[in-house]
Amino acid sequence: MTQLTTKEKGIIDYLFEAEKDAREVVKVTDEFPDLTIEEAYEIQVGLLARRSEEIGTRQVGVKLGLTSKAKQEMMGVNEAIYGYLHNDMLALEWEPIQLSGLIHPKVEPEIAFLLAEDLQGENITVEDVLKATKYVAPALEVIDSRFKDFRFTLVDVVADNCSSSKFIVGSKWVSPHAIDLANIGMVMSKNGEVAQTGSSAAVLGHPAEAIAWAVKQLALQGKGLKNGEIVLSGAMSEAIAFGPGDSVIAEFDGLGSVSMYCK
Ligand code: OOG
Ligand code: MG
Repeated sequence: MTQLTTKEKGIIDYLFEAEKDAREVVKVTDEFPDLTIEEAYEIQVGLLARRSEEIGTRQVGVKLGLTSKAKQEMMGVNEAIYGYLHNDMLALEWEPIQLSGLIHPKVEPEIAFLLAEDLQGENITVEDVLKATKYVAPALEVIDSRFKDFRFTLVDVVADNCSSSKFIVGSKWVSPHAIDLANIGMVMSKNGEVAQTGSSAAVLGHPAEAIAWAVKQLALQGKGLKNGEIVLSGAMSEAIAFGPGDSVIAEFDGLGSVSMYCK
């Protein structure tokens, strides 16, 4: 890892404490308007290292963000981003999500990829991604930006590990070759009422395309995806807020469903 500057270390402390205390904070670029995207990714890596050291967590996968137009427009940005998933972020369908410990969570529907091979390189294609993928599954991601009112710039959200908080993966795993991944319809309902609809085509045209994009970005850092990792390919619709007593289910054509309940 590159040597962190004092400024970067200060931002890592700031974001780590905000997550630990479930407290929203003023966005980083308010104080450091010149922070670059490169610095933001360095801060992200440092923040995850800090989580590992202090709470003993480890990386179990990668998540993509802002891969759909709906999400880019919602957040006012026009680029995709990536962050990391740690083992303590994995939540289970049958265990309620506890609101305490979260700031202002939202939930969004995604397709999860489980890799059975390492994937690294600057020329990775959709075919390479599909070949390395053992299964895909329906997923819900709970995002919880540490920033006030869930408002941020691209640089802020990257530093904040792309708002990562929790993720839930459905129990039905399907071979990526058994379905048309480019066109999976999705309906997400809250408390029995439809809240969002979408299609996997919204995710950079094909969710595996989003993963190929991430692999190329990681390759620029000499990194890649690993056999056994879970990759969330990015939200297929806007995220929705939830609170105590709410239940959310996302149903995907050919993939089954995944649900969560908040306590
Ligand atoms: C950033 C994270 C975006 C996705 O799937 O698009 C993301 C945010 O919206 O707070 O996870
Ligand atoms: Mg997401």
